[in-house]
Amino acid sequence: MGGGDQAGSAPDGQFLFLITQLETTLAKSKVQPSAIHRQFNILILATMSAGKSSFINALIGEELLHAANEATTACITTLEHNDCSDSTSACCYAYNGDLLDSVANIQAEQLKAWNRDDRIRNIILQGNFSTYCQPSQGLVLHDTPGPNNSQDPRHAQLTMDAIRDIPFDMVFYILNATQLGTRDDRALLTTVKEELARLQRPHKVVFILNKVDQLDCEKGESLTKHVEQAFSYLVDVGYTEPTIVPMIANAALYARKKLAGMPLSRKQRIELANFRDTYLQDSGALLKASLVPAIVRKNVKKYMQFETRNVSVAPANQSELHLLMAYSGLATVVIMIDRQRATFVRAQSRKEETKHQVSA
Ligand SMILES: Nc1nc2c(ncn2[C@@H]2O[C@H](COP(=O)(O)OP(=O)(O)OP(=O)(O)O)[C@@H](O)[C@H]2O)c(=O)[nH]1
Ligand SMILES: [Mg+2]
Repeated sequence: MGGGDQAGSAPDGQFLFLITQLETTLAKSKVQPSAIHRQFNILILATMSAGKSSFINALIGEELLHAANEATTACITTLEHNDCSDSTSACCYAYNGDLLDSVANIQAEQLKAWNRDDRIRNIILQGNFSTYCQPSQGLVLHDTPGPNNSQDPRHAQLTMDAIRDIPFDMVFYILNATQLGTRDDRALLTTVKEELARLQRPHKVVFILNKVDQLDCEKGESLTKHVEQAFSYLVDVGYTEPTIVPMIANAALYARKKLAGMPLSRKQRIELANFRDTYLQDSGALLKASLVPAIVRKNVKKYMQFETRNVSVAPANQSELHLLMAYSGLATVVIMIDRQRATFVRAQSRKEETKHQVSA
């Protein structure tokens, strides 16, 4: 279900069947349906240009949020999935909470313009986003500005507001593999750690080690070594046994765009071809280096094996694109979300059951 595809269409239906069995699992454990449909909030955090917006674009399979090598996101941007939407609508709000504008069918250019408008504090998008997550209904993704923008101190305040005000159930903290351990990153990680320590509700933090395509193996920058470095760094900041997923968000996005028949720019075609050259040879490299629960690794492998077998049946390039998407780290991310949501739904369901018993 790349952008433009519909959920359940043939090739991606297989993807869902193989790697996301949340609904079946939940049906078996007889959870309250109301618990399944509650919102599941995911907060994306990182310093400037680590790839927060690119990560969300990869997850939704379209280039909706502006991503560039400069301070780009200036507003807290919330994407609410709605199965029933037939287009993506958007509203933007001022710092005093006033609605400033609304658009029925939002385009990337408009979002880019809103991010340049100093009056706008936050943007809310609603649409039928093509995440691979099951269920998608209730999924809410929150993009934030990089807080270390020296040109605009409001970005740091907005990120703090997001951490404090958004009732997130899960955090993806994006580490930039090419700038691991900068002073700004350590400061943000420390702040996040302190804020999380105050939280009363359960939550899960997953670290994405993004841009690993930029490591130069020939100069000894090995992926495994980088993940080990990230692990030691996070432990040093105070995170216990951090979950780390190496990723190439851009490759995931380009593979998904191509799968959905969307045009790629020349640069994107070249980057996708480079990624293909490297990772079709060394297919499990990112997964092997990931620090994730064994069950997650097993499910991603299962999916990769399925698609590898499928190459001879389906049009080769399509299976290959599915494989590239899995090699990029995206399949691991989707499974992590589904697993965390299942845990969340079970906990909600137990809470609701107890409430019913008490009131009965
Ligand atoms: N090589 C490479 N570049 C990437 C990857 N992911 C993102 N980028 C690039 O990194 C730059 C910054 O990405 P963004 O998604 O805008 O980063 P951000 O964290 O949202 O940045 P701000 O909103 O400014 O804080 C863009 O030029 C992306 O194309 C990746 O996996 N590999
Ligand atoms: Mg951004």
